[in-house]
Parts: sequence; C-alpha cells; structure tokens
Amino acid sequence: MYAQMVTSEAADDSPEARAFQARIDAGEKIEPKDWMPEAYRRTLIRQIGQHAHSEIVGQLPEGNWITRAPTLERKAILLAKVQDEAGHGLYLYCAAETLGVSRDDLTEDLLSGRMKYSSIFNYPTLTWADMGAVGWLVDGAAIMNQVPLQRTSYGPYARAMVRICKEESFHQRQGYDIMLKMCRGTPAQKRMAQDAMNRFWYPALMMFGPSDKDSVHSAQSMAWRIKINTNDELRQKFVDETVPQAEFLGLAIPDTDLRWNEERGHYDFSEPDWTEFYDVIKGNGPCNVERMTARRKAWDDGAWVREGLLAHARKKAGKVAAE
Ligand code: FAQ
Repeated sequence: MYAQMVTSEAADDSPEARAFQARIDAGEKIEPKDWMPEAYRRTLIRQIGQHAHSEIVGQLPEGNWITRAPTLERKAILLAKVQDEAGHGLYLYCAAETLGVSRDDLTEDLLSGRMKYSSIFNYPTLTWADMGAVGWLVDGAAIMNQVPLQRTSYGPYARAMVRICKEESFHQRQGYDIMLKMCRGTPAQKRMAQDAMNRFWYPALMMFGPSDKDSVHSAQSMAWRIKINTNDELRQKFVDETVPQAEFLGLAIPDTDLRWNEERGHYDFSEPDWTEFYDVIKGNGPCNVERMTARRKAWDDGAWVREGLLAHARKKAGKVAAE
C-alpha cells in the first residue's frame, strides 16, 4: 500500500516546505519528529523498505551454500555474513518504522509484489565460486551505493548505514578472499571463478538502478539528499575500482568494449541489458518466484512466534497498567 502512494513527488511550495529544503541544503539531519513533506516521508519509506527487503531476501542465495561450504572455517564465515544481512534488514526496518509504517505492512507489501527488492537476488548461486562473486561484486556494489548514504538527510537511515557499511566491507573482503583462493587454485577452480564472474558482472551493474536518463526518482531524491549520487556516477565508480581487482585475480571482465578512456579518466564499458533488468524487477527473473515462495513460507511459519510475542507484550502491558 505504501508503494502505491509513491507515484510522483508532488511539488510543495508552502513556507514549511521551503524551510525544510533550507535545512537540507544546510546539511542538517531530519529527525523522526521534525516536520517533513509527505512525499519525502513516502520516498524514504519506499527506499528504506526496499533496502530492508533486499537485505532479508539477500540471505537466500548465500544461505543456499551454508551446508555446502568447503571447510568449517568457510562455513563459520558464511554463516556470520548471512546473519549480518539479517541484522541489516532489522536496522533498516527500524529506521522505516520511525516514519510511521509497521514492519508487518512492509512485509505484506513485499509478499504481494507491491514493494520491490534488489534485482540481484533473483539470480541463482550455482557453485561455491558464486559465494566469492557475491561477496566481492554484490557486496562491493552495495558498499559503493551505501557509503554515500551514511550522509543521507534522514538521521535514522544515515546512522543505520554507518554500521551496515562497516560490516559490508568485511563481506566484500571475504568474497575477494574466496575468489583469490580459487584463482590461485587448480585450473578447474579458476574456470569456476571466471564462470561466476561472467554470470554476476552485469547483474552487479544493474544493482545501481536504471541509467540516469531513465531514473524516475533520482532528481527529487538528490534534491532532498536522500540520494547523494546518481545511479550512473556510482556504477562508473564501481567499474573503475573493480577492474584492477579483477586484473589482480587474473579474471577477464566479460565485456569486449571495456577499456580505459584517458580523456575521461574512467573506464568505458557496455551497459547492462536493460530489457532484462526491467523484466527481473517486474518479477520475471530466474529466481523471483522461488525467492518470494521462501519468504512467504518463512512469514507464515513464523506467525505463531509473532502472535506469542504480542500476547506476552499485551499481558505485560496489562499488568503494568493494573499496578
Ligand atoms: N532492483 O528511479 P530509480 C545489498 C527500481 S543491498 C530492483 O533510479 P531510486 C546487501 C526503483 O525502486 C541492495 N529495483 O529509483 C547485500 C524504482 O522503482 P519504484 C539494495 C530497482 O530509488 C549484499 C525504479 O526501478 N540496496 O545488496 C533497482 O531513485 C549481499 C526506477 O529507479 C539498496 O536498496 C534494482 N537494482 O534508485 C545483502 C540501496 N534499481 O520504487 C545480501 C538503497 C532501481 O518506483 C547479500 N537504494 N529499481 O517502483 C537506492 O540507493 C536506490 O533505491 C536505488 C534505485 C539506487 C536502488
């Protein structure tokens, strides 16, 4: 229901809106009880809610490999990483709740398809090398997007991002470490690493969202400092930082047009297939149905726990009121 309300960010020229914009322009943080335009609040609910859902759904492709990690140490590390993602989801749901939505409503919106989650988690993780590629490229792309969000204008979101970014850096390093091990291993392991790179490169580029000319929300979100950079700026930064890392591993980036552009001081690269991107975010990616089936089952199976906790809280509140 919240997703449907965010169709356009209506222009508001009231004195309150002008004072609000002045606070944003001065770099002040907006806190939950401060006045804010309704469209600002809804945009935040959409973005933070989607972000929270992504962290939760994002546990599934890696959770798939916990029982099959090649060593006890790798299993413990992967388990810790997946638990971190659950924690990130919870910080973000808490930040969204400060805007007056409930976690239950956000979850219902995810399960009904009214709210989105990151396209990347609709791709399968087929081999152990995919755990390396997810950590290195997916967490790497997530960090590139999230580091600037530590300076986002909404206080609770900015503060959640500080802790999340610290943990994501560890995730990125553990993914790179898996890739390094495989690339320095047997020829078969190196081939697995290259295959994972080939499958995850373009989906990782899609994580930054559509190209700037097609981004619906960027202009208003940047004016409100909900977003600090455009989608294309962050995608370029990711490519520039990732190419030398791939070279160190001895992996080829699956893009024949990738080359350093001396004049721009950046790599030129091919855009992802945007038809595939829109197809995935409409629910037609390789794993969309599987992911939502898993989330729906977890939500339904956990109903008795939520009901029990609420009954306990109500009983406790009743006792306190009676005292
Ligand atoms: N997937 O106008 P824009 C992670 C939608 S966390 C799906 O450019 P905006 C950690 C967009 O919602 C990954 N949908 O939108 C981890 C909008 O549709 P709507 C998540 C996408 O909001 C690692 C429409 O397209 N990170 O990975 C995507 O200004 C490993 C038009 O797009 C965040 O959420 C997409 N990739 O910019 C966990 C970061 N891109 O809502 C486990 C915060 C766009 O109108 C394992 N979010 N759309 O129906 C953001 O920075 C922004 O929301 C963007 C999109 C940049 C994602």
